[in-house]
Amino acid sequence: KSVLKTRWLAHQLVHLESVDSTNIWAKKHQHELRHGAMVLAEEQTGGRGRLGRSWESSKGEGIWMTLVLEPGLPMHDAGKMTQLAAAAMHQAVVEVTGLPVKIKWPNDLLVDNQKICGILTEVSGELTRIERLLVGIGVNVNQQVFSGEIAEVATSLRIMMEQPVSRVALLTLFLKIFEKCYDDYVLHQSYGAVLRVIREHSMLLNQPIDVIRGDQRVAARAVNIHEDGRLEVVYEDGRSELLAGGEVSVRRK
Ligand code: BT5
Repeated sequence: KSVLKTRWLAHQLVHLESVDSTNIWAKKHQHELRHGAMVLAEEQTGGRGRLGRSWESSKGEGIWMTLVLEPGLPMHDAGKMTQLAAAAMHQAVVEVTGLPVKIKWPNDLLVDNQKICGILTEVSGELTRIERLLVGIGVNVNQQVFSGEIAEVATSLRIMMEQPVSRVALLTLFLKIFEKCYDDYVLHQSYGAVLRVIREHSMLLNQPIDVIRGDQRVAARAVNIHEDGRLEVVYEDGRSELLAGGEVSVRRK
């Protein structure tokens, strides 16, 4: 705890050796966890991505964590919090490693087109109000090799840097930046810095992309990331749409 540079974030810290998923653990233990709590695991045996996908979380090599937040915000702000986490992690990774990190809306960080970080935000509450937000973040830090299905899509900071990277340095810096961005937004309605990072380092903006619907791909262009976290796309017939989530990919020419 003494290494933390935060005023309130992660002051309640649960550090687990092994767990199925930090998000699932946080749900099961919701009554013991306060606003600002962090659940951190050395290993996840059933780490989860979006839409029931799995997230590989090898022992001692990554940052596998869930932040518990009660922002008291309207439900439609949930997407903004994912963007906020992505922007904060982007800044932290760049500051620690100097790597050229791209943000792939809505929830991935990539280096050289390979994924180093994914975010899974889960919300509980009524229809209109966020009661609780679980922001699950996975960062590949010190893996030396990936095998199987994700070998093609994943990389780690260590692989890109060709040397080990300090998980503690990255995590403490991330928490400090996240707390600042969160307080700026929740207490002072100031979201401009997050938007700037998200837009400046976006992998999709002004690119030809495919919007994926089931097994269909629809050609489009990403033209803006809105204040509320939605991605504005324009299709070839000129129609435009604001996407709140889901799958898009950069079109290969
Ligand atoms: C995500 O889903 O990117 C969200 C990942 C969130 C993980 C954190 S870890 C702490 C917390 N507890 C959890 O159980 N989860 C959160 P999505 O966009 O659906 O991407 C999932 C896809 O990424 C998979 O289908 C694989 O193709 C790929 N993948 C799996 N493990 C990976 C890894 N370690 N690194 C890079 N890509 C991976």
